[in-house]
Amino acid sequence: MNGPVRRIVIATHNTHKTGEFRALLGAGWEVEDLTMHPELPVPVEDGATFEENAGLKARSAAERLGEAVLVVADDSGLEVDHLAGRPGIFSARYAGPGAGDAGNRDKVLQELEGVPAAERGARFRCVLAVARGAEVLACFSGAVEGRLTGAVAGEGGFGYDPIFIPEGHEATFGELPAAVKNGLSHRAKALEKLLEWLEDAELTSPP
Ligand code: ITT
Repeated sequence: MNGPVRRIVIATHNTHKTGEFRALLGAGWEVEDLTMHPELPVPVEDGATFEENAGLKARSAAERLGEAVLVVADDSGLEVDHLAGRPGIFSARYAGPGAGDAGNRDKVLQELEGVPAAERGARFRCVLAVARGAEVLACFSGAVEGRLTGAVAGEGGFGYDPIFIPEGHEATFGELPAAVKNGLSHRAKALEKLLEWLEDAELTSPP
């Protein structure tokens, strides 16, 4: 890509998310995350929605990084139809603190035990909040529909990827190549909207 490299800080400690943003944004962007800014406090995610949590994560980082830095926060999760939308905003810690991705997946699979394939619908949702200074400038969302398997399959991706089959495919995000996930994911869709908006707003920051 031509033109100057642009800098963006993803307000996340989840390096899997960072890796996906790097792949999605490509070589024209210098991507940092909060593991590279250990001096910043970790905000309490006490919002009631993905939007609120994305906004508070973005604001918390942006107000400390200053006006020159473009900050994007990602709040995302899995919504399971049979579970009335759970785990939703609680996806990262669904099986309790310290349970990790495997514990969270096992809990969802257990709750769906005996539920037929036709009733295993689910979606990943992602909300991105973009901020600069103390101000959240905009939010964008994306979702990918699919269904849950009966058992873990594949080792790619992170979180609930090995139990989620996206619509139009017969394999999980854990089995499919990363490029396939990045071509249709909730995160990719939200980011595409954000980038369109940025282009209009001309809000990119220098490296
Ligand atoms: P940060 O708050 O530091 O960004 P986090 O992982 O705690 O990291 P969230 O609160 O947004 O972030 O929780 C997102 C959880 O939702 C994540 O830990 C996974 O369990 C799940 N999730 C989100 N996107 C996913 C994806 O693309 N594939 C698999 N699971 C995903």
